[in-house]
Amino acid sequence: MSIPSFANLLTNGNFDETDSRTGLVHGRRLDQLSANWDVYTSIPGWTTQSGRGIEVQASGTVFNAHSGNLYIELDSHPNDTTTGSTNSIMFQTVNLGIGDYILSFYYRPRTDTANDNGIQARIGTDVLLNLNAVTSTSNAWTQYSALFSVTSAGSKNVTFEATGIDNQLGGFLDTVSLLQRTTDGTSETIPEPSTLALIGAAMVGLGIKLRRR
Ligand SMILES: [Ca+2]
Ligand SMILES: [Ca+2]
Ligand SMILES: [Ca+2]
Repeated sequence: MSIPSFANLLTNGNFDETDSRTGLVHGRRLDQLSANWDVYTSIPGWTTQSGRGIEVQASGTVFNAHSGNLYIELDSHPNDTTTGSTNSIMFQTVNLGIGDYILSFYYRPRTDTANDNGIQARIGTDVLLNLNAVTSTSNAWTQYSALFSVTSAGSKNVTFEATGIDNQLGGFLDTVSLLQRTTDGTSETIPEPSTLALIGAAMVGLGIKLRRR
């Protein structure tokens, strides 16, 4: 029996897909960030909803990425093109059928200031996770997972929002996955064994179940 493939329902959940689009602060191409950073109106799969944009950092800018070379900070550097708070919101629209899903991602705070590094994760208008750590208590990439149910099929926005003090320094985000949880062993969206362990942990520990209102 072959090992089933990982079925992430998100495009560019690792933030490592690149192309020639240029940043708002330095005009740096996304595919030439090397060990640097810039802020983008959109990146493959993800679009700014409000705020200054999506700040993409390459490994070595502040930390090393959790996956690949790139990660995200949503308390973003200002630029001459966009307006609003540096705390920014980005989203990706996915089409989900009725069922149970797991959203997972890696987060780590940048500063040791209270209420400075917030990241909120939402599906539609439902808040799945609200993180706001400081470096003195959490200074490594940590995975968070949430279980949610879709009772009405259709397109939903997966949204990440920076919260707290608006100062260009915030929480980091990397390696986002959205998996359908299956009870049918023949389903084609069976996650890899490592992911199954994660789902178990999510259901026992951090998982929450949302009821559609
Ligand atoms: Ca990455
Ligand atoms: Ca920033
Ligand atoms: Ca901040």
